[in-house]
Amino acid sequence: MELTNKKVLVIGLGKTGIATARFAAARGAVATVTDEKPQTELQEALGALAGLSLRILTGGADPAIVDAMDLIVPSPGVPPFNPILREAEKRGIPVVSEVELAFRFLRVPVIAITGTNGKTTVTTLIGHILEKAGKKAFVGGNIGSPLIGYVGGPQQDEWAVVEMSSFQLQRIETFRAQVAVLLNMAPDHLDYHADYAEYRWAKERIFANQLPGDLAVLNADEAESAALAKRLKARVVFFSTKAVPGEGMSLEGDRLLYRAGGREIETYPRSMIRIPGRHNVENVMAAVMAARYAGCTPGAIVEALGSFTGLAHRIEFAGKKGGVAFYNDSKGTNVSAAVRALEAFEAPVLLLLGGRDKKGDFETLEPLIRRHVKEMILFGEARDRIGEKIGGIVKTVTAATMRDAVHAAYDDAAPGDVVLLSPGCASFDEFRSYSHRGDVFKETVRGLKDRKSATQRN
Ligand code: UMA
Repeated sequence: MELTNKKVLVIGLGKTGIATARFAAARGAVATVTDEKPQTELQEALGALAGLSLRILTGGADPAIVDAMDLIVPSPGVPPFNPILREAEKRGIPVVSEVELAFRFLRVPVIAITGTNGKTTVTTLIGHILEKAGKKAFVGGNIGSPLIGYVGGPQQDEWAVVEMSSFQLQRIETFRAQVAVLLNMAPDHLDYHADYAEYRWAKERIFANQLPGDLAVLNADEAESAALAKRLKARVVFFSTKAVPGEGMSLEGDRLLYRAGGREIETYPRSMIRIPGRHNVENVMAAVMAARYAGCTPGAIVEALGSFTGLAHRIEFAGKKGGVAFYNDSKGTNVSAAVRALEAFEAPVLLLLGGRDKKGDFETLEPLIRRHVKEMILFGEARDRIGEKIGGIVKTVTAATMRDAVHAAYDDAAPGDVVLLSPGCASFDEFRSYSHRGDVFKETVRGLKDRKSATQRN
């Protein structure tokens, strides 16, 4: 695609818009960028674009501006009902997503990952396996580094591992992934998509331009994905924790088996997985199949999995002391995140809940607490309210600070137990942010003696 002297309108001045505007300007386009926010709220973006030959329209733009444009590139967060986009569609002005524009300039093959949950974990994990296998890879997309920023550079990698959102996928045209992964589907982003069908349609676009030699990775445990397989051009492999797919990976006891052409090809030990929960077994199986396709050996894959402890602050393994495993889910700042975190464990859990109260509905935790939790340690500002709601359904103690809560949990934990910080609350009563809280949690765990400590309880 030639951008020189093309009149390009970029909508949105977040990460994507800034990278797209820079790219368009570098390629000689006559670029305009617009954002609905006023200038006062866009200081960072304006700083990032300073000195470039661009027209910048803050506080929005008249939709009629599209008349003067050859191409419109909306940021992913710009909804389809945005008036500028509506006008462009009415007048037949081409609109492409940033990933589509980037793809036109991309020279390395793509592993693309989408799904409702787990896509950041799988994207990161694939990047980690490739790196451990000695393969250079760019890791980006919805995870935080726009693909357009990458194609402006030297592109010296063997693979581009790209997390894709439905927002990005719905406006692709030629974007092709040699490996495309659809992890799972559940209703989401219904404030943006017209309905679930449209959201699903956008996600399935990830397979749209695949060719017969490409790989499509699907979840065999979701009926809609199994039905989708019949319509795809690429070779389909499935993952399942419940059944044994003819082609793909399954969980059988403590082994992950990879089958192709009706034969068992490879076996991986489940124990190589350091990230907890059945959902993470699915994530790992999808990542392993993508990595195999990219030429990683089973040995390299097993080794890489052994050093993958997940993303920081998301059910992150924080160490083992005296046979007790500690997990940091400081990102779990609401009750539904605490539900997901608890669901990830089978072992008895000592659960750290608390922080700044967001008035979460802690009662929804009750069934899981009864099933999984040996003890609750309530801390911080919210400890009394949480105690009023669910205190006493299992052994409950309180602590003034999160550090005290860690010590209290360790005092009562037995070998084989899990101590989980999934606080269901904001961190600001004690910390600057959830990541600060998570870092202090990890530091406290590191400081625990291998014997039981005798910290005073509150
Ligand atoms: N804006 C307008 N007009 C509109 C809507 C927005 O001008 O009608 C402006 C806003 O004022 C703002 C800018 O657009 O200044 C923001 O654009 P954006 O929301 O697309 O944000 P970016 O910073 O470009 O980040 C986007 C992704 N955000 C969304 O999809 C909402 C980031 O994913 C992604 O990391 C980044 O591109 C790089 O690819 C975030 C996300 O929440 C993490 N994604 C969703 C998810 O994972 O569930 C899809």
